[in-house]
Amino acid sequence: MIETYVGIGSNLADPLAQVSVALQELSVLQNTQLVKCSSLYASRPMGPQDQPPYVNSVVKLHTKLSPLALLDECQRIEQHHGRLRKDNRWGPRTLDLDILLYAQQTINLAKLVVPHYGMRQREFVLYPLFEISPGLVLPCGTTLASLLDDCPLNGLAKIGAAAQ
Ligand code: ROI
Repeated sequence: MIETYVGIGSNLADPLAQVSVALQELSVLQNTQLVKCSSLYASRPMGPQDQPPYVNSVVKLHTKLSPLALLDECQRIEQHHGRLRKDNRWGPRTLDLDILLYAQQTINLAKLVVPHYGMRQREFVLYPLFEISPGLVLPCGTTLASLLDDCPLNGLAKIGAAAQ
């Protein structure tokens, strides 16, 4: 089994419900176990500010799926939530599932870059990740703890535990 982390975000159509349903869907993925789930967090939008606040969470999975098979499953779940791929890049979204880390692999494909390109600066990724895996080290050797030292909370707030 491979250890992998997926970030979850939503700011449209009842974000709390979107994230809760996505957690449920991730927990029943084939050849995969949901090992840990962070609290749910409210975060300020990164990108244009004229969009609603986000709900974010991070999960740890154990999986036998390849990175691209896991990506397919994540995109299938996103589409199921009405995600339109033509959404503008920094605009609001019903559901975003990002593969953050996949074991200690570095992946540079046109459709998948791991570690996720933005995770080093994003408080709504780093703090939930730290909550579930404080000892994490990125493939480049950088510790998660050192990334947090340079990452202000920017209003990030826990809004509750994920439903089990
Ligand atoms: N901002 C926040 N706070 N949370 C997200 O999940 C998120 N996702 C995005 C962009 C548009 C970058 N902003 C975000 O894709």
